[in-house]
Amino acid sequence: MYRDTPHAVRLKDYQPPEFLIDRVDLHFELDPDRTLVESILQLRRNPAATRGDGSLVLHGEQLDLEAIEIDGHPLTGSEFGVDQDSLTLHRIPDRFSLLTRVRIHPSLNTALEGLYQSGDMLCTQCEAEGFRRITYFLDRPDVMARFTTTLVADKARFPVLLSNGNPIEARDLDGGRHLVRWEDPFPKPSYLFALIAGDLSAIEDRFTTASGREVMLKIFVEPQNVDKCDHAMRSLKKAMRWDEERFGREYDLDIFMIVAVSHFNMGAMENKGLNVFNDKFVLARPDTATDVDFDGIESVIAHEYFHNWTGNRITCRDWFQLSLKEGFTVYRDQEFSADVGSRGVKRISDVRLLRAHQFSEDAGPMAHPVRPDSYIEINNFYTATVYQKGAEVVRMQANLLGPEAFRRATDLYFERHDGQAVTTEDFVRCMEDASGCDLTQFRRWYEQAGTPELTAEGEFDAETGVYTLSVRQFTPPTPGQPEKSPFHVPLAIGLLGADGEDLPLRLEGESEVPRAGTRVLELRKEEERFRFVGLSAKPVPSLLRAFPAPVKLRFEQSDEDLMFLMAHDSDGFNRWDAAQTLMQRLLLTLVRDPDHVVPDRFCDAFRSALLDTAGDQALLAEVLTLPTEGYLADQMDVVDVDGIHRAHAVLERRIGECLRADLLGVYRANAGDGSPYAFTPQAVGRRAIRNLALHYLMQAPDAEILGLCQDQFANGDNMTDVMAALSLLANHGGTEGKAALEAFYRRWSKESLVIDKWFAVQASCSREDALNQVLHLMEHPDFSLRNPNRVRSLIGVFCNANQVRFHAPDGGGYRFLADRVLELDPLNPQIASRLLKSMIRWRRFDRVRQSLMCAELHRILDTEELSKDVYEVASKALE
Ligand code: 0A1
Ligand code: ZN
Repeated sequence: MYRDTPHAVRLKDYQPPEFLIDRVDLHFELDPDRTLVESILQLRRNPAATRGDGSLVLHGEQLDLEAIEIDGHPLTGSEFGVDQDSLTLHRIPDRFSLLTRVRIHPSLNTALEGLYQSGDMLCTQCEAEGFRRITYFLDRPDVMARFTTTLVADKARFPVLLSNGNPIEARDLDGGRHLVRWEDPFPKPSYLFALIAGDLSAIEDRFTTASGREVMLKIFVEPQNVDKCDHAMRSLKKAMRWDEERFGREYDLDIFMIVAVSHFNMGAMENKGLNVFNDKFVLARPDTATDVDFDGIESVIAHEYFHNWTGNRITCRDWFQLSLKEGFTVYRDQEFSADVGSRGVKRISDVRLLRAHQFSEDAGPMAHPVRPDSYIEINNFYTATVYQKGAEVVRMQANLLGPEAFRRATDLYFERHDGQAVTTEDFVRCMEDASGCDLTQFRRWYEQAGTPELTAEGEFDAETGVYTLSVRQFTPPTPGQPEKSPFHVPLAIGLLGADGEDLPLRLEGESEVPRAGTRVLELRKEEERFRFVGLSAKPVPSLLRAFPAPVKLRFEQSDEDLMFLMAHDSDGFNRWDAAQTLMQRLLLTLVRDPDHVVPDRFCDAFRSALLDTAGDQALLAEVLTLPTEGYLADQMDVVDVDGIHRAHAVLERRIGECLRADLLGVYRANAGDGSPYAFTPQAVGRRAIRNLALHYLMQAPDAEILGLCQDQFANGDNMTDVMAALSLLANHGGTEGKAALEAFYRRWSKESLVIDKWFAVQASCSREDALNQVLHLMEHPDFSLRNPNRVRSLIGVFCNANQVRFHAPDGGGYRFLADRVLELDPLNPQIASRLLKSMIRWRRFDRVRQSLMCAELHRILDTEELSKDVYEVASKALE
């Protein structure tokens, strides 16, 4: 907690560590109230560092120091100094062994950083800077050491004791205690350290690597959850095989472990050989988890596993390089999901996410480059920019190099940098060295914040048969970066002929006629012109196919052309995007003019897409889903919260009414054949389109529709269908909604992750009394501010997914959020600051809302002893 203004850490101040740590021997006497940590570090001066003043500063926070020795000699008071966040050793030799003994208090640790208690177990979270809450250390990622960890605990209470690497010793001790020792042969930074102690059950499996090594796989959970691990284990084995095939990466230890914990600030953590997961991303049974949950588990399991190479074997030099591991690993998990599922649908959902979160981050007061150049609190920089835009930056390089050269480049990266802590610059250099491509200009994607805006114009000259496409780029200013240089932007485009087929794209001056299809152009200057020759009629352009770069596009295209693309584009992504643009146009017209009548041709286009059963149903469900209220808000200079909500409701109701018979037909045709739940792209697609049909039908339900929805709620054999129906009934309200919520709670009161859904569905309900309902739910015996999943499902969902009620013009939502932030900050600053981010784009709203939000931000900033996390967000929001 800070009284003084916290200072910023800057990339330009990076200095290599003065000392290196070769070996770490840790000994834990585990107890939730008072854990003893003895650490022996083998330190030596770093030959690559400049010499300082002869002292050494180690990180350490909230540690009670009990003993300290150098090379076996206890230190006297003048030989060291301790303050709030460090231990300074004066006059030290060039090579020495340091012993420290400290006490820590896991049961009091509500921040969930370092060693903490979750339910009956003890667990750790050390990224980014949590290890310093366990022992004194050089807690920075460029100090990589070999760890041995000895765990001692009461055997009845903590029969399972886990840490990184391989187990090398296990024995019983007196007094009912036992000891387990782990050794990790791979040097690693402290942020990848982990330990777990608990009464856990495990499911086990085996995996034989491509080179024939046998690996034991174990997933540890609380005993009541062992029947919910099969999907996670299947996902893990798929991910391991895929990484061998696609990236040539094998697993490297004899054992790989996953542990599910119920108190966790993020999704999961890639600790070497011992991944710790938010249980939301492990536990699934068809009756407790939705398709979205199954999908999330598959990709998060893969993400953490992939970190073993992109993050662990090769790690980050400093936290400014976070995207080196996160952007690359997200790219890898996206590609994995695309390969094992439906590529088109995956691309759409990734772009949806990028546009919803990253574009809005880039347009707000905390906009930062993929490689930030300063931070106050690093935990505030686990952002959509570092993760999602970082993945797009890797994707662009993969596309510019092509698959063979990209594979050569990643092979080179793994070989050149194995065992090192490196930078994004090292990554890009491998891309260049393996391919011969010049990525000098491309590097700006790491350095400049903001979303480039492309403006395209097309012109057809019927006499010469030339279609000229002019593209201009402009990137708006962001904090600290008033002016931008042009980016190197790959543009994948196609031209459609009157029959809807792709035309060959021949640029002026080319003699060969290329094959018809997509062509990647490269935009480097502020403005460029591309002239396509040999065309007999005006083509319909399909720009930015499969979304080749994280940019916004402005291109005047008629509704007719968009409908044509929606029906014919060979690129599934652009069929979806054309539909989104059409719907967005119509919705924004409805916002401006509430009397506007939804044209029949819109309903006709919607109907013909709905009834086209030839394609992928999951893709169809995406095409027919309206842009969210939040996304529409991002398209307006001044957000009209109520107008957007009204327009959205009007259009959904209109679709439900004018397509009633067709929607009912689709609903009935996709009832399934009675076979048990399967998580296959086909089955997921079928449920998606069926539940979307029910969604539109329920916007103005008669008794028949309501009956269908109630029946699906009561008799659905999987959580996807039950949850879809519950959400519709809750929004419908009345006795039906109330009864459904009560029944759901009674049925699932013992399943914490299902109860999170129960809280979330009520928090997202757009009924007028939503805030009161949320306040009431905060008093519910199952609500706790100490469980991040619960906080996110009630408070997070209300503030982020219930735009119309959160932004109520009386400011009640803002006051509610600020109160929760101040209440949470002393307990868990990471969660408090992430919640606060829902209010930082206050400048986009009308005067009244602006001043209400601004007042709440000031109230927060005026509070004494704010965490660095919340201070940084509140102060940047007001800058
Ligand atoms: N490296 C993890 C994410 C993570 C980051 C920070 C955490 O605590 C502050 C926890 C997890 C990942 O990318 O999955
Ligand atoms: Zn990650």
